[in-house]
Amino acid sequence: MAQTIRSRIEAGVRLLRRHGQEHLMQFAAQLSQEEKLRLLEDVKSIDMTLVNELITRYVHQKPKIDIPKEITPAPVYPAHCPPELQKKYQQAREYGERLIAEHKVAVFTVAGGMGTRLMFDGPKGSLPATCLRNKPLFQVFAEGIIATQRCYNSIVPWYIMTSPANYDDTIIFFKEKKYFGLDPANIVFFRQGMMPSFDKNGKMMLAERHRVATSPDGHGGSLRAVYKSGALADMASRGVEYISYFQIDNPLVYVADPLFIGLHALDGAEMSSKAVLKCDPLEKVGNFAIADGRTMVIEYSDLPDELAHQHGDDDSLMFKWGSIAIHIVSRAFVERINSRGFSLPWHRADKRVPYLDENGNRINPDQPNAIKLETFVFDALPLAAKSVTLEIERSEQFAPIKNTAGVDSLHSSQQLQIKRAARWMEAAGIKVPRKKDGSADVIIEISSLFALDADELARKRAQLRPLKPGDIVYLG
Ligand code: UD2
Repeated sequence: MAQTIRSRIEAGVRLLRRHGQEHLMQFAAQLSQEEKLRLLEDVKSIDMTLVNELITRYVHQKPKIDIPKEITPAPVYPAHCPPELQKKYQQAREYGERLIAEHKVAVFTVAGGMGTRLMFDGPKGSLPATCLRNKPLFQVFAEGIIATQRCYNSIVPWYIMTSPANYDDTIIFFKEKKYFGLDPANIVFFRQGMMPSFDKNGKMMLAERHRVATSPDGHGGSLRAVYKSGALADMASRGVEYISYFQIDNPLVYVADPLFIGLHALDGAEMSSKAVLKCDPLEKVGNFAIADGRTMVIEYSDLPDELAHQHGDDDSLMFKWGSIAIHIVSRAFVERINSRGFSLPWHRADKRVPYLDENGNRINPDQPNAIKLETFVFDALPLAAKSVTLEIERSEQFAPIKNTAGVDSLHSSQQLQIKRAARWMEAAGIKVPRKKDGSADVIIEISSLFALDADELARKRAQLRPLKPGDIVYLG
């Protein structure tokens, strides 16, 4: 055994030496058997051909993202249905409802993030997110799924992608919470891919004497991980055809929106997106555009300032539609791109990555010292033969929790959750007491188990009581 491990280490060193990365094995002689095996596993999982290409293209140089020369604004289905589209929207909604009822829709949440920006310890989905019951994000979505299943007498399986680092914690959390009332047989967890971190000279780094420093390969990796993990085959075996994809950070998301699903399916789209009107030209969301007849998203950091500020004939921003990372993806599309082999462009981020120096001391840098590479899911849009973009009202479906304070924080998200609940109450005919500044003078939390949307709340008008200033109301 010892002999085999020694020869495997020697083979590993030879392989790494060929690529100028043999320093990864520099502490091998000091490791226990178990640690040696762990290190060998890390090294084996690295695709050296890919890594070499990435080092040349993205580490040794800071690649400029090539924006196609001819880009035009993307057309969208408007949030407020114009008269000429009323029939289409109605048809789409009904079709979407039928697809859900026929068990053809699954929910897919990318939950690989560690909540580092939030300084939250644990998987981001376990973050308490609602204003009264402090329900974690996972519970908010679980209740949306339960309500959808009840509404359409259906099963909506839930696929959750975690990072390897938060996989166990996520599963433990679900077990502890009894899967929030969902049948565990209909929840599938899988791990996303990882990518080594590089120092500025293109050397991979060690996180520990026996561990290569790696980080999640971006949510773009979800399209490969869902295939490689067997989750896509699981969807096929259940008859799922459409995947409702969203990020872990947005408690206002509609987990399975019949209108969106229906428009995507009726138009024969392969990958579709929801869009919001950007609130300023440089807002930190991707920008929808059309190039070579295909829909694409240009990340905010890649859209040149002059294009971001350019105005169209109607005086509104030319690139006014922002991506909020909500998609419908056809299962067949994910299958097709994987079976043919596909690659998404890599995006470079210069980050602080703790590492071991040549003496084995752990260094916690205070400046970016490393390059991380990620792919983005929206970069798959141009691979789709057809794509639909649906405008949504931001205040209705988007209140992400990303930062500790200010914009996109827990506080701002909860304010938006209360605002939406108050709007739904008013639409149901309940007068909402307001403060001088116009904000609601009540705190209301509405679980999806009570109402999935404003229409359902209105149908439950008889169960709603009048509101007094200062009231605290939970509807669950
Ligand atoms: C993302 C979009 C941005 C806009 C915004 C809306 C990118 C690059 N930008 O910005 O255009 O749509 O969201 O909220 O996506 N995740 C993984 N694995 C990874 C990386 C991320 O699962 O390797 C998940 C993560 O858990 C989170 C989501 O992807 O749910 C978003 O990732 P982010 O926080 O890095 O993206 P952000 O907020 O900068």
